[in-house]
Amino acid sequence: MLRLYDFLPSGNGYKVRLLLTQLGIPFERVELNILQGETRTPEFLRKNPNGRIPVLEIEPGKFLSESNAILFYLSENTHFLPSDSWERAQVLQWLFFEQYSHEPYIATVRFWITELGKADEYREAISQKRESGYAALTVMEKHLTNHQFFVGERYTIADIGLFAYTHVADEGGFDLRQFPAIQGWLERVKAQPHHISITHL
Ligand SMILES: N[C@@H](CCC(=O)N[C@@H](CS)C(=O)NCC(=O)O)C(=O)O
Repeated sequence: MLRLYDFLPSGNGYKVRLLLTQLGIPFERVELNILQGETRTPEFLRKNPNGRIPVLEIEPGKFLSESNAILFYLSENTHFLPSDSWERAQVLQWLFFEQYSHEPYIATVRFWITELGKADEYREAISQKRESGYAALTVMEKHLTNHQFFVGERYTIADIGLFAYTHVADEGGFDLRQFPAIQGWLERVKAQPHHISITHL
């Protein structure tokens, strides 16, 4: 059985949990407490030298890290990843956007506030990160104003990748009320078959 090294509050972990569930693939979850350095032990660093979850153990001793790479691997030959090369490239475009322009701001602010409890101490850094986070949300809003989903007008791993931290952006103090197209898209993603919440075990 596939084994997922994970941390429940993590949006990056949630992307993988959500796709595995929607694909109907059973998996074993190993919870690691990242706040206690459990991804930085010599044992875990042998699984992912980068010391981070999620890590998918595909077969004993064969490990894949990076949430969006895991999404790509699992969705091959399924309707979550288009077969057309232009659409596949667009899926990658949005997944790279998520990792470079979205997650480092939206996920980090949420983590600092909800997991580290540093809202006051990190006030200035948070306000800088929020600005970049809002810029990413504005890009998404523009796209979603004329599109139902990110690629090909249907639900793909691009939506899963972007949903993970967007739907909890409010926990990092982002006000999504000013983004009606994003709000509509969040509802469409939640309405997909076998959707689970981020806290679902
Ligand atoms: N780019 C990576 C980011 C993974 C990541 O940042 N993981 C965090 C939890 S969301 C982690 O394991 N942090 C523990 C640490 O850095 O020690 C991905 O998409 O999987």
